Amino acid sequence: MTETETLEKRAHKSSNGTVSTEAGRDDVFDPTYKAKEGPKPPMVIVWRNVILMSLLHLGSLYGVFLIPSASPLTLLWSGVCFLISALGITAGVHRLWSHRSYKASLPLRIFLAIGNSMAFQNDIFEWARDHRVHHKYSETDADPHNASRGFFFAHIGWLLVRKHPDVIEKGRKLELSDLLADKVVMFQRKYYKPSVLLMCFFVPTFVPWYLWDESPWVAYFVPALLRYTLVLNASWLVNSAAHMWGNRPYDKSINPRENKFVTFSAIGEGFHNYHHTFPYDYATSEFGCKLNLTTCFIDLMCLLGLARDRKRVSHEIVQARRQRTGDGSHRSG
Ligand code: ST9
Ligand code: ZN
Ligand code: ZN
Repeated sequence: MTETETLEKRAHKSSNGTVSTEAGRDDVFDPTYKAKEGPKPPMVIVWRNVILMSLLHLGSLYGVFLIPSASPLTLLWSGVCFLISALGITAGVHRLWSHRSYKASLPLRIFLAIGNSMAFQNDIFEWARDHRVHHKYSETDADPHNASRGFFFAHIGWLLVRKHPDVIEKGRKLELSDLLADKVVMFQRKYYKPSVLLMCFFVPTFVPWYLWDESPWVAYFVPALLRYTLVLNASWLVNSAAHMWGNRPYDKSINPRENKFVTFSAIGEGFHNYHHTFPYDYATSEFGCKLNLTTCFIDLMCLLGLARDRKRVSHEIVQARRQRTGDGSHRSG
């Protein structure tokens, strides 16, 4: 029996239409969660993060004004850095490490971990743990970026306050042995700070200065700071905008939506109603490579023999699910 057939069999069996593809993997919605009774814990602002995030965004705004003085090569390099760091998130910590939706060889995992450090969004282990708890307890107190607390909280606010205790409590019960067993994940976690200094700030600044004599000032503010902030905001939009605006062709009972703008800015991660309905699908979308650079990248890696075992949901399952729980909206791809 092929992997897809196994998935279909399990999907047929499941009562709410979602399945776990690997024994014990924890990225599937758990409807049994109950919020604790009584008053909510107070919101504790982490001023250090407020100040650092404000400085980062001010620095990036300054970077926008420096764009006209950057050389075309520096702009191209900024694009390359955007792409490498975005893939470190989408193909790396999201589709590979959080959802195990395909398998990657050691060289590819090393490349994705480097891209991940370039994206500086917490180490792979921490990101994947938060993301699994997000899928499992979506829009509850145990969801780190619970979108029912509003756009600002889901976008950036959750990084500026202490976590709700339920996030930590439920997160501690997750099955994470696959991450603990991955040497690349553990190595990146051990050397996270130096790897971020090197990949997120030093390399993006040094290359344009050393190779084509870009001013170090421009090289720091455009390919390093501005590029970092753009990747951050593109990722955060998946948590905020794609949990609020768009249609819900696969499951109208959940908040995540299909959002074209997010799909574009987050290189294929805006098909969020599909993704929360079928979190184990490596394409995160019904439409394969369409508007989905990350899926194209994973396909290319398979072609080169660097990845394999892409998990996919069959057209029949998707259609059945659409009819059963979708909002009746038309194709969104
Ligand atoms: C960033 C992350 O930006 C962005 C994530 C985006 C996600 C997007 C997902 C969408 C889908 C994919 C699409 C991608 C699209 C990409 C497009 C690209 C173009 N379970 O954390 P602490 C434990 S990061 C279990 O201090 P506080 C923890 O281990 C940006 N345990 O909590 C620790 O235990 P111990 C840069 C957990 O004090 C203890 O709890 N980074 C869990 O509440 C305390 O942990 C920052 O800005 C869990 N889930 O502080 C830093 N969580 O003591 C942000 C925690 O035993 N972080 N624990 O070691 C912080 O400063 C803090 O975490 C805090 C909370 C202030 C937010
Ligand atoms: Zn996900
Ligand atoms: Zn989500």
